[in-house]
Amino acid sequence: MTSTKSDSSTQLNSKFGEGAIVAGCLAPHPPHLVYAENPQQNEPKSECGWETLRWAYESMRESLSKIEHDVLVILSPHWRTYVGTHILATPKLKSLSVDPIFPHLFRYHYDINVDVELAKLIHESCEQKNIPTQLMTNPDFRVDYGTIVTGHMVNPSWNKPIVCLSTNCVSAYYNLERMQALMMELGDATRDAIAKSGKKAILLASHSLSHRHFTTESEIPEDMSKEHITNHALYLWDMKMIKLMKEGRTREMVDLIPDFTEQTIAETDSGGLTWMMKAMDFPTQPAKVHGYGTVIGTGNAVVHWENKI
Ligand code: 2X7
Ligand code: FE2
Repeated sequence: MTSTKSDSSTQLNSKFGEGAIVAGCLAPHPPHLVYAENPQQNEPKSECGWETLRWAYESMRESLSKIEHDVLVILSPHWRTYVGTHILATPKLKSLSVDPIFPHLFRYHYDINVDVELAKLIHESCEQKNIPTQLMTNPDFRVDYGTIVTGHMVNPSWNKPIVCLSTNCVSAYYNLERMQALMMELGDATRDAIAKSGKKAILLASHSLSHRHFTTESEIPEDMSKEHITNHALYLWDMKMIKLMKEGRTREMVDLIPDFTEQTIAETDSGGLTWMMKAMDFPTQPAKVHGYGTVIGTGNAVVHWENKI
């Protein structure tokens, strides 16, 4: 697939002192990471575990703390909608999130502030581009664990509002190429809305890389002697993608996403990485890769691209 550069009216850095995307992160959401951190919000308690990834998040938080920003915009593969992209637009959300597969690891009490103003601007921008979209205004809506794990690992104090975008299941209904095309449009719509908002935003693509996981769990979930990639072919794919990130070859990386996703059943089928790279107009500077590690066999990288304004 050939990717197109956005026109000058929608360039990433507005010349008019408007809002901007100041950074983008690949920020995976295995609930194991929150479990291993032992925050007071999470009921289950651990001894330790998945340190390489948790330290990678520590390092990324340190980098992001030096970048002035107002809001975090998250696209999660675990909020799956079947007609278009939904956008959370209720100012406060407070409840208990339980991971359906790992309820023994993740029962998290969340209390989240949403930037409804920006959510509405993204919605408007999508409508202008004829992207199917809807605002989610149910105050009792249960936020998915992907959003919460990524939100917690990037900003455990939750002192910034978030905007959450759903995964529209276009790759399942059509194919990965159609997903790529739609997520490029959503990337443009997100960038335009952020420029209009006057805010500085960090985008978070919440997903793992290769995603073949073990089907059984060790007796002690945090027993790291049992943790490794499921197979070498998946590892090679993950390294190929990370190499392209480190070399600033993000266009090539995005063009590879359909193949990569098919071969590794990656969560990139959600379109998060495609969306973020297009919104950032395909950064060419080397990404900062804070770390790579596996969780129950899946490959996960913690990565950020800074956009110096
Ligand atoms: O959702 C996930 C994931 N993406 C990766 C690993 C383990 C559990 O949940
Ligand atoms: Fe996931």
